Amino acid sequence: MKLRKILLLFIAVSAVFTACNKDDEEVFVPVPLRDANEVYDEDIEEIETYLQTHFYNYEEFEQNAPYSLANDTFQIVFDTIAGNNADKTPLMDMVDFKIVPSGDIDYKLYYLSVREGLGDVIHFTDQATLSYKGISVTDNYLFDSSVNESQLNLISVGALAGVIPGFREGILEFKTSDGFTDDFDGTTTYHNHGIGAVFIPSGLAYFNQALAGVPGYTPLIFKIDLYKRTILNHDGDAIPSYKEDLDLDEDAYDDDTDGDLVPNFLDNDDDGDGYFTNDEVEYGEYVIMTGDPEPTLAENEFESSRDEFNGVITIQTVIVTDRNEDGVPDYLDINTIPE
Ligand SMILES: [Ca+2]
Ligand SMILES: [Ca+2]
Ligand SMILES: [Ca+2]
Ligand SMILES: [Ca+2]
Repeated sequence: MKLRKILLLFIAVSAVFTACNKDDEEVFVPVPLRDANEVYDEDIEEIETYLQTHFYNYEEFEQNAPYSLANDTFQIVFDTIAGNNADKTPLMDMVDFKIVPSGDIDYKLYYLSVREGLGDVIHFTDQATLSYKGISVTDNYLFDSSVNESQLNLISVGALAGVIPGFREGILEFKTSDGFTDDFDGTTTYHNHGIGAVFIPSGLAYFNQALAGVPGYTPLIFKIDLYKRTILNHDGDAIPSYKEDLDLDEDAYDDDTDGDLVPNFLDNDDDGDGYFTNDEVEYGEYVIMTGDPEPTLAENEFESSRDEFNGVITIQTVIVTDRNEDGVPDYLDINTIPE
């Protein structure tokens, strides 16, 4: 009885609030929380209908030489298959998909890979330099876009927000550029970078949350040009964040070797033996000249940084040691402390 009174009061207050603001552009409209499975069924149907009824300007992309200068500035444009374009190949025949589990739903995430890219793979804990356009599947409304290029963290850490899961999973399908040209007007032309788009059910986007011009429960499309990656190392220890996802499930928060409730990627003493991870690995350095063959690293060694100056390349490495040879690296092995 009491609950109902409160609810009625809330509705009354909302009505007054709405009435007072009817001249304003944005009106407060509470969106009731809906069943995620039901929403997903609707979203995937809407996305698949879009993919069957739309095409992209593939005729403007040089398919015979995907990694050409002309394609470096290619912009994806979607249009309806109708009229003069009635003979175009639907997106559905050109997309791939991956399964992204979230909650109790295995989401089908379609993505269009116009070209994958020739640079580096990007990790789920990295920062991406990219340009993007976010549009609504329902009406092609452009609700978000980068100005030239943006830097986005792919995962959220504390108050630093990452990107929505569907966008992240899309970005991970592409590789970075392998070079760039400075255009001397504040912009850069990247070469041979990944170009594509991802079609995201609202459960992997903003779900019930409305955006300016986009109601809640709207599936979204993000067009992606992936240019660069920055490998993040959130805790500043010798191990970059993506290597601290020990079970390789693309969740950095569920790896906590010492069980101190601080996940390894935020913990600078991962095994909790009182010795910093930095002091439980070894380090290497290689100096080569530009154009020299790359050094061959040991199996337990990885590059941590690279500097190039006056034709001299200095490569720093980290060597992950396992002194008791039990298969557990020293920095994760509570039984091994530094000598
Ligand atoms: Ca993990
Ligand atoms: Ca760590
Ligand atoms: Ca330690
Ligand atoms: Ca060990």
